[in-house]
Amino acid sequence: MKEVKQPLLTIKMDRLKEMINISAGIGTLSKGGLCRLTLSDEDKEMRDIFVGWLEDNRLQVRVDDFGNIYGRREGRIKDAAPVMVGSHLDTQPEGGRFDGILGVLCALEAIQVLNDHQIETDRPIEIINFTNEEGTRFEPALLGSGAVTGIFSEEYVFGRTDRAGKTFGEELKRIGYAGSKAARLANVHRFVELHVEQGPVLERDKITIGAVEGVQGMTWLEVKVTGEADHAGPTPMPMRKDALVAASKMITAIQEAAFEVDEAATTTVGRIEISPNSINCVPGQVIFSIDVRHFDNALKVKTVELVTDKITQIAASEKVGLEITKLWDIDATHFSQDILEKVIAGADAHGYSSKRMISGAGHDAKYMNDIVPSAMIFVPSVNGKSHCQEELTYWEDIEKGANVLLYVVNELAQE
Ligand code: HGY
Ligand code: MN
Ligand code: MN
Repeated sequence: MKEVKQPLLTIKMDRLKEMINISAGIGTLSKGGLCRLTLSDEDKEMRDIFVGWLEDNRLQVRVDDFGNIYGRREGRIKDAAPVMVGSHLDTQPEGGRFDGILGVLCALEAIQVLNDHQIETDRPIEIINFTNEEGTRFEPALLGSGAVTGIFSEEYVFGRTDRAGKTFGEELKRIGYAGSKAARLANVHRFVELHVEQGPVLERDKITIGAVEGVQGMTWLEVKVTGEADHAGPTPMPMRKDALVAASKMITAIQEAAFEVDEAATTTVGRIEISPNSINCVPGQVIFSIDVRHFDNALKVKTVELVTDKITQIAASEKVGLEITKLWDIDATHFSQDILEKVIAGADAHGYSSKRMISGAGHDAKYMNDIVPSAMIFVPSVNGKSHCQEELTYWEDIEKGANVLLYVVNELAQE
C-alpha cells in the first residue's frame, strides 16, 4: 500500500483521563486499587460502559463466544486484514487502575483522534478487550486470547471453575457476554498492545517508552501436600505428619531454586489453602500454587525440574504425600521487529526516550503473536509496582504511551 506520511497526531489527555477515572470507579478498593474479577458484576458494569463508548464512537461492536469484545472501525479497503489493538479490563483481586485497562482505553482514544481528524486508514482497525487475561478467578491466565487463537478448547474454557464452584461458561452467560463463534477474530494484519511495565526497568533507567521485544516463558503448577490431620494438643511432635510444616519447607526451597538457576529466574507461591485450617488442628492437607518464569525456555524447564526435585525430597523426609499438577505452560515469545521499529520511530517522532526490553509479565500479545506479528509498548510503573493497589503510572507517561500507540496503529493501518 502507498506510503502515507502522517501528521504527528496527539491524543486528547482530558478525554483519556476521564475514561480511566470512570474505570477506576468500578470495583474500587480502599487504597484506590481495583477488584474487577473477570465475569463478575464489576466486570459486567465495566464491559457495558465500554460497549457504550465503542458505540458512541461509531464502531461496530461484536462479542465472541469467549466474551472477547471487539470494536471495529472500517478502512478504505473493506476486506483488508484489520490492525488489532487492545488488552484487558479485568483485574487482580487487589489490582491496579492501569494493568490492562490502559491498553484498552488508549486504543479507544487513538480511534477517537482518527475520528476527530476524519482520517481514513487503508485497513480497518479493531479494538479488543480480552476476557480473563489475569487468570486469577479462572485459571490459567490469558484464557480469552488463548481460546480465540486456538490454544484452549471451548470445552476447557467453559469448564474452568472458580473457587466458589462457578464455571466460566455459566458466569459468561450470567453477565450477558456469551457471544458468537462467528464474531471471533480472524485474518488479522498486526496486533499491538500498550501496557504498564509492571517492573522497575524504565523508571530505573529514566526511559519513557519500552519497545517490548518479547514475553518470558512461564509454567504454573499446583502442589497438593497430604499429611495427617490431628489434634494440636495431645499429638506428640515426633508423631505428626504436619502438611503445613512440610509445605513451608517446600516454599522456602522453591524460592532458593530461582536463585540457584540465575538472576533472571523467578519462582512465586501466590496461592495457598490449608485444611482443616483450624487453630487447634494439625494441618492434614495443603494445596499451593507455583509460578515459574524465565525468558530462556531451557532455563525455565531447568527451574521447574529443580523445584520438583526439591519438593519431592522434602515430601520424602517429612513423610507426606505429594501430588504436582501442571496448570499452564507457555514458552517465551519474540515480538515483531518491524512493529518495534515503528514503536521506536513513534517515540523518536515525539521526542520521547525509548529502549528495547522484555516483559516479565504475561500478556495477551503473547498468544496473538503466535498467530500474527505482534508487539507491545510499555510505559513506566512507579517503584515498578503492579498487581497491588499501589500500582501507579504518571499521567504524562500515559499520554506519551498513548501518543506512540496512536502513531503505530495509524502506521500499521496504512501499510
Ligand atoms: O501473570 C501475569 O503475568 C499477567 O499479569 N496476568
Ligand atoms: Mn495485564
Ligand atoms: Mn496483570
